[in-house]
Amino acid sequence: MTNPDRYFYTDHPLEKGFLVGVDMRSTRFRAGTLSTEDSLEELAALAATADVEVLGGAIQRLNKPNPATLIGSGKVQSLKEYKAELDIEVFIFDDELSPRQQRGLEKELEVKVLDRTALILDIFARHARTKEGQLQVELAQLEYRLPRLTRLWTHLARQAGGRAGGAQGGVGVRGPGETQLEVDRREINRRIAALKDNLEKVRGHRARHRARRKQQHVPVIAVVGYTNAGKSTLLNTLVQQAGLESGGAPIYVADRLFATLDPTTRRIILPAGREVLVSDTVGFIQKLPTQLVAAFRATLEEVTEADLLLHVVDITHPNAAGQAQAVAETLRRIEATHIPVLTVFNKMDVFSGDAAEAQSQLAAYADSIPVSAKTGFGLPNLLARIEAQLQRQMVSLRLFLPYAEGQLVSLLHDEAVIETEFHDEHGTHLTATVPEQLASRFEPYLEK
Ligand SMILES: Nc1nc2c(ncn2[C@@H]2O[C@H](COP(=O)(O)OP(=O)(O)OP(=O)(O)O)[C@@H](O)[C@H]2O)c(=O)[nH]1
Ligand SMILES: [Mg+2]
Repeated sequence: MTNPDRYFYTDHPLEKGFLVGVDMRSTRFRAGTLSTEDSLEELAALAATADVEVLGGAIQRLNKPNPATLIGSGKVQSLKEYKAELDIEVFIFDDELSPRQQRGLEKELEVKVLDRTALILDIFARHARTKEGQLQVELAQLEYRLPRLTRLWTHLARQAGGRAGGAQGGVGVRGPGETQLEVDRREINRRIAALKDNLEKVRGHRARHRARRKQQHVPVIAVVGYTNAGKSTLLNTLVQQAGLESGGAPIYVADRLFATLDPTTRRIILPAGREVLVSDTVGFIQKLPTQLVAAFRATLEEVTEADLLLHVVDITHPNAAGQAQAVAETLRRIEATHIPVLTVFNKMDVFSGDAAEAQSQLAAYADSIPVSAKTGFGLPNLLARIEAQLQRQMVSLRLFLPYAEGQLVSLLHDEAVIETEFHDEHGTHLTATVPEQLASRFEPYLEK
């Protein structure tokens, strides 16, 4: 398959990789919302995005994880055989490995061993374009590496051993290695503190920006969804169909995971003329690493501070239900469950059935909106639904505004739906539906 986007990575030669999944019999040790097979398939897509040529994969059923190597020793032996046979350069585990397990496996297999988290961090590091994205990825990577630093120590120790008197030079080797480890650890901690400082500034900046937007009473809609669901495509098409003329450059779209990391916001006009902001941002995935969720706080606040979420589901994906569930779980993790959600079934142009079949496939989302971000199908309906939803998020008020408050009356004419209005000698009596976030401004003028 030729992929026009691959020119990005021509300087990264493909590494030969082998995937390993474990099927835990007990739910206590299970993570994620997909079956082990589907999760491994997703891992293969992640590996391909990171320029790994996947030559095979294996699944082991386990009662409980082996603390030393996660998988059992028999399975480790068979991985060794695959390695020799296929020239494997990297083993990628679908589940998070403890520092000890990673070390144990690398020692046994004598080759690089990664887990899903490290792979995702690697992809994020490659795709981060803005300063904010890069800071966040670096923070996540360092947080991930810090407890794994002893690995570095074994490498250093081996080097020192080579120089300073052979393999059994225990004491002499341990000394410098440990000192080095302490230095590394201190340095990493310093860097982490500096990154956190910088990111606090980014957060402050974003918060001030949002506060300004709030003052202008423009509702913010965040597009969320599983990676590759079509979020960026949807925003681009919305801008084409309903955007302001100065829409800005189209957002990068690609058939690969985590194409978008950094938030982009665009203005669009709803059918009745109201202006809203729509922002597209990083996609979610099952087993999303905790380090990433924590480090991406500044970016994710664009989601948690939104007035409405559009949850984009790729309805053609065989795991659409598991993916939607993973998104719901992530929204819980980032504490965004208080925000109303409209679910959008995307890629209807290549879905085999009609809207009713899509609905029956994901019955939990009975109220979803079928669209094709690619062809524009269903977007007028989506815009109408967004408008109705925002309308619902408005409050009904009965007001009396003295003539001196002419400004507030114009604000109502701009932002509210006015049901009745009449004037007397002192001012204006109105009943109006007002955006919730504006209601407090009118509190002094509520009519009993
Ligand atoms: N057939 C079809 N393909 C679509 C549609 N929407 C998006 N795609 C394709 O799906 C792939 C992913 O689209 P993106 O818009 O980059 O998806 P995303 O959700 O922004 O993905 P990330 O940023 O990587 O999380 C691209 O190849 C798009 O062309 C659609 O309505 N129909
Ligand atoms: Mg995107």
